Amino acid sequence: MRVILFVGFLGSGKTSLMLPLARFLVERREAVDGRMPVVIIENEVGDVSIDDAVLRQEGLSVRELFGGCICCQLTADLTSCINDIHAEIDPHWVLVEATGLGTPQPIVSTIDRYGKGVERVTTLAVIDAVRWNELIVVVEPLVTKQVTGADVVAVNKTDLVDADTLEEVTRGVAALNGRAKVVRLSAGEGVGPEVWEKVIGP
Ligand SMILES: Nc1nc2c(ncn2[C@@H]2O[C@H](COP(=O)(O)OP(=O)(O)OP(=O)(O)O)[C@@H](O)[C@H]2O)c(=O)[nH]1
Ligand SMILES: [Mg+2]
Repeated sequence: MRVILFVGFLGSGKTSLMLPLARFLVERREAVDGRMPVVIIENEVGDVSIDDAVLRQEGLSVRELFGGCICCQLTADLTSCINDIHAEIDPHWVLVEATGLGTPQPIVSTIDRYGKGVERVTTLAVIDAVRWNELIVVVEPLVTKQVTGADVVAVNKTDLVDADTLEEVTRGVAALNGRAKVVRLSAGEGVGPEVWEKVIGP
């Protein structure tokens, strides 16, 4: 199983990006071997509803871990959730949405240390391009941890900002994490397959 961990401040667009990525992964699977391709773990109730019964018809399943944050109180629940998914379904992909206040490093350590059947964890930090300048000041330690812990940074909501702002956000992200791949996209306008390929990597 490969895990993609979505982090990003409240309302940045994690859920809005996760469903299209899940659908892309379902369609892309090379070998149809009967395994469910994608399981989603949601760490809180968001604006965008994710209905397990509806998604099952598309080859997706959703597990929910509510009542705390998977980077602090719920690390044991996350471990058992991943291990159950491995034992019961063993999908190709597990997409995990952290809460808006979650930081990646403790979650990745938990999965690396205790997650059974996990080949690799890729951390995707979702940035709201509209609010970057505000959030990097107001919640600087959190946003910094989310960006520095990311393998890929998705600068989202490009439909709502001008080119100069987008440049500024991209520079700000690169200054914090020069190692991460940075993609600019809009969940609102839709994300093309070439961008998703870049996000998931080889
Ligand atoms: N215009 C526009 N709106 C977007 C885009 N991406 C997300 N939104 C909107 O932003 C709001 C928050 O999106 P979500 O996907 O729920 O964000 P989230 O990061 O999952 O939020 P939490 O789980 O609550 O932290 C929703 O109203 C989305 O419709 C985008 O690219 N463009
Ligand atoms: Mg969400």
